[in-house]
Amino acid sequence: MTDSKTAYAGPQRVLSGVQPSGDLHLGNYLGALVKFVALQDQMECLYCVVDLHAITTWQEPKRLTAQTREIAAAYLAAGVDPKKAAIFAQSAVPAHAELAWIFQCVARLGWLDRMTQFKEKSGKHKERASVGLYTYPVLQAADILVYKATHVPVGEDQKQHLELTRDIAAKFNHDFDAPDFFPLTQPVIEGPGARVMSLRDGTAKMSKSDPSDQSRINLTDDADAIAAKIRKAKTDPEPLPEALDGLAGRPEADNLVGIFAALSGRTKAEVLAEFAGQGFGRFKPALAELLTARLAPVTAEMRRLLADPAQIDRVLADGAERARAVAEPILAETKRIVGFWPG
Ligand code: AQP
Repeated sequence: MTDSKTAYAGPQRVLSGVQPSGDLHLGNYLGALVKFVALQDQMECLYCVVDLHAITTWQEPKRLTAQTREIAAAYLAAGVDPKKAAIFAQSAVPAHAELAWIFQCVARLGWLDRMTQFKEKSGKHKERASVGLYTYPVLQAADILVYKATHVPVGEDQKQHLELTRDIAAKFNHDFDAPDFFPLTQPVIEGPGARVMSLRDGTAKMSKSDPSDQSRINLTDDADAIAAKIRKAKTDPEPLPEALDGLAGRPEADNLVGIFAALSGRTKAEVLAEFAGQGFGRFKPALAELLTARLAPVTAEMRRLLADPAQIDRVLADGAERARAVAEPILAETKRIVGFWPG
């Protein structure tokens, strides 16, 4: 992978993160974690648990600490190797917050006003939302650019925020006459797991904050819970079609076929070739079996890791040290470019 649209000549580097704001679900696993693992053999990777982002909505303090360890355990259980990738808590690297302030003075209000995720998450009473929820995408830009990350593996819901990151980088480089100082970061989104939808509504994304637990498969669900949720998943009465165009206008069927494809490493067309003409009575048990086979080892490993929090803390401390060593010189150079004393 190369960044063909800029003359940026720095190293290729990956940054991504997940919020410790609830149990991880299948969307987080397929949209983010699976890609984290694939990229760790291709370039330098930094994976953080974005606790600064989590507190944009209320988090009970003890639970936040526990959930930070849980997300770190999920990274490890999914196959992230802490020798290859730095795993750390965002709040353990103060450079994120410091660069975010500089970027708040680069980003324009009009840019943030266009962010659809703020509109979705703030709901009807946006005047009651935290200021942090509004400026969240600016902090996200700082998370990425404080490492001059060139690639960010994320689900499709983050596409708009990645565009904002590129806008901030370009404006900073231009305003401070620092050509190609920050890279124009590429999102790594492609693949059938990029947008996993709710099991109750094929037009809404699978989300931690959906009040219905039936809408998502959690990484902590056991085989019985998975089978029950897939059995009750919303579908339609038609059998599965022979070709992709037969899924048009059938968002729930499309979603389940997409999940099957992502988990089995096949395309949706290949899945349809196997199940064409069959009803959901046949397809759903096969999907539940596949889900259990893929997720059960991850869940078991997470449980094993969480039984020894000291080991997780060692991984997080080591990762934070490595992340700080990358971020601090980049922040220092940014401050010099901005003109902060002593110049
Ligand atoms: N449904 C999804 N399909 C594919 N990828 C997804 N991601 C989230 N939902 C899906 C990806 O998971 C990564 C971590 O997300 P996050 O926890 O930092 O925040 P989020 O995007 O806001 O995820 P949630 O789980 O849906 O939380 P709430 O309910 O709080 O909005 C990101 O790469 C994201 O793209």
